[in-house]
Amino acid sequence: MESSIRFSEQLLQQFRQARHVVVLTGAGVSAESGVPTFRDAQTGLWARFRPEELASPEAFRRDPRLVWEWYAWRRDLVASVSPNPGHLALVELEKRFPVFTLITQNVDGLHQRAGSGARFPVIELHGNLQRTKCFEDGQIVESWDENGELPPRCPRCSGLLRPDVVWFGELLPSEALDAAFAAAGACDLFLSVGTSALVEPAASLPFRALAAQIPVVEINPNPTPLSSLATYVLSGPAGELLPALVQALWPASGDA
Ligand code: BV8
Repeated sequence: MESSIRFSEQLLQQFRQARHVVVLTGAGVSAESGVPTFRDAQTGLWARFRPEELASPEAFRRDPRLVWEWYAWRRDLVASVSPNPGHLALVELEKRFPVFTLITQNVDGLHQRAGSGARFPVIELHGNLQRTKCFEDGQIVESWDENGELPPRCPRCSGLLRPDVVWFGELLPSEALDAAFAAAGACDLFLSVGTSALVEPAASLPFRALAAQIPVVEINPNPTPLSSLATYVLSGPAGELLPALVQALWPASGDA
């Protein structure tokens, strides 16, 4: 299906000449799959909480059952949705460049479900809610006794179990963060897709690219703190703009 969206020849040339492309994604890339972003009012049951009030070790210590149940609700929600055309367009981009680095702030695992990571591992800056770890020793736990107690307890040390995600006030996995900044400073083109560009240190990644005179493309229906500094700003939903970009670059790619 021919897209009516037009991109500047200058931007398309940037992609055609790029050897290494980096894409940073945020919750906006999953929005069209039906996963609420952090900025949207949390839907229904969770409307009365702000994510920052739930996604922190303090919140977990204060009410472990509430935090565990929020993540269980998100796991169930993610399990019930599918990757959207924006995720699939990123899978196509991964096939098309000699080097491609996908860095995500999302913990929903939808990039991997779409097929991203086949050639280059997806860098998960903030973990993945499909993995569970012990709150005491941080070790991943694959299975545990479901005895009705929530959160469940670690089979090794009986500590409380928690999702393997990075909470506010927690350090990001150093290997992932180092790889992300290295890619941002060494690539030919940096895309920031579906993120409010507010949460550090992820929000500094596009500025790492700009500091190295690397062109930055922002894809977001709304303005962000990055918009005034980005080389190109494509205002619209990722689920439409990313497939249109693939179509414009490789017309024969069909319904990518
Ligand atoms: C740390 C995992 C060191 C959990 C997340 C003051 C100043 C600066 C920094 C700080 C500060 N005070 C504290 C800090 C540090 C803090 C921070 O940055 N706070 C912010 C709020 C100011 N950062 C941290 O704590 C980090 N750790 O710094 O460690 C340290 C150690 C000890 C003590 C001190 C410091 C850890 C941050 C990671 C937190 N975990 N997620 C979970 O998911 O439950 S963050 C979470 O929110 C996301 O992962 C993401 O990173 C972040 C923001 O979400 P976005 O992805 O951007 O989504 P958002 O909803 O915000 O925006 C959606 C966007 O999509 C919008 O722009 C919208 O327009 C757009 N959109 C909507 N629809 C579409 C779309 N775009 C495209 N298409 C569409 N269809």
